[in-house]
Amino acid sequence: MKIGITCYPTYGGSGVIATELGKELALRGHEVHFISYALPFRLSQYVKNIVFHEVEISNYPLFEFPLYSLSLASKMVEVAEFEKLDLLHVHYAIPHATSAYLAKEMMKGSKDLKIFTTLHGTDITLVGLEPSFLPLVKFSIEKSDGVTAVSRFLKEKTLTNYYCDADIQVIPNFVDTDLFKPNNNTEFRNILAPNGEKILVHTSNFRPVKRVTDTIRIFEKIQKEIPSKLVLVGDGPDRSDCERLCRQLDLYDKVKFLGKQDGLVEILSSSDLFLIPSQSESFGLAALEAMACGLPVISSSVGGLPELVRHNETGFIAEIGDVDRMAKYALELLTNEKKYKMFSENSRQRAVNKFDKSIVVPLYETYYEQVLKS
Ligand code: GMT
Repeated sequence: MKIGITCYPTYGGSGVIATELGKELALRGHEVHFISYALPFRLSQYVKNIVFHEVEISNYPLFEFPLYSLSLASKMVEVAEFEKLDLLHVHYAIPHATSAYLAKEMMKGSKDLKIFTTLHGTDITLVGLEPSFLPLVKFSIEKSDGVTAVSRFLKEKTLTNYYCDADIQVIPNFVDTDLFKPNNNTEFRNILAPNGEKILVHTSNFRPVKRVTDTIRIFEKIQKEIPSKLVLVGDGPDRSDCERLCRQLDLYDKVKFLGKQDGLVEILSSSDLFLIPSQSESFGLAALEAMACGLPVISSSVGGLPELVRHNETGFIAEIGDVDRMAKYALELLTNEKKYKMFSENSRQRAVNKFDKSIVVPLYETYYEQVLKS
């Protein structure tokens, strides 16, 4: 198939999934065309069967705001016509699904370009609900030829919050478990925890929904009981508040802010436990990547997290904001070697058996074929 993919190219789960999907589809012999305003960050190396098309945005003085959605729609038409695309798969509904609908309409008469929209999270649970977006999101979803959501939770939310008349397929996030796997590289561990401390890790874009300050408060309780370090990977609006909190709690020596990192596998596989106490999380790709590296996960009970984290098997789940309970669960694992080992193996097995790319990517292929035939 000839497949166009549009996503946010910067750091973020929807861009990661879109890019990894494109890479895997290309490996499977499909021709993949990425259409976005910048090269997706996990696509920095040349990959056979993949072409990147940059959307240029006019900054004509009359336009106070950049008209990205319109430039994107025009580029989608240009690429679809010239490259003879069979379908366009857009990730994150706003504004990609709307641009794709425009492109489809513009091509009517010459080709029935099939549009697939994958709903990822805040496009449905937060931003999409704003009155200025809600009718447009509902319209664009209903006009897509195929719609997928990354969890059962997100599918239900879409159907109930938008009264959507759409047949939504649930296709979960996935991970390359040959890449994200446990390893015995002690270099990172020796630098970060030279005295054998336990390493807790959290990766996110430091937005309020991630509740990174809860992660720090959980860690504050843990480090009182056992020698430990906290590694925070990523960057975003809440980072300064988090740094301030660490200073206030006198934790600055024990918490390492690494900022945005490409070497995620090494960091995860050198750590012991993953914390994700989010306010809202439609799937939790960061937690899945940690599980693939053999890390048990302590999470909040929101959104799609309970579909990923098995309570008392691959980690523990607690109510949003219940930092006492999350710290208690973390200590229960970090102080019981036998239990920890079992949870760590369970995490890895769940990632391999349920969420490996070899299991999930064919679900997209089958769905494409099904819709293209109909
Ligand atoms: O929805 C967002 O906040 C952005 C999006 C992203 O691009 O990072 O994240 C969502 O998509 C990921 C990939 O499907 C999911 O794993 C995340 O759980 C989800 N984030 C939220 O729901 C907050």
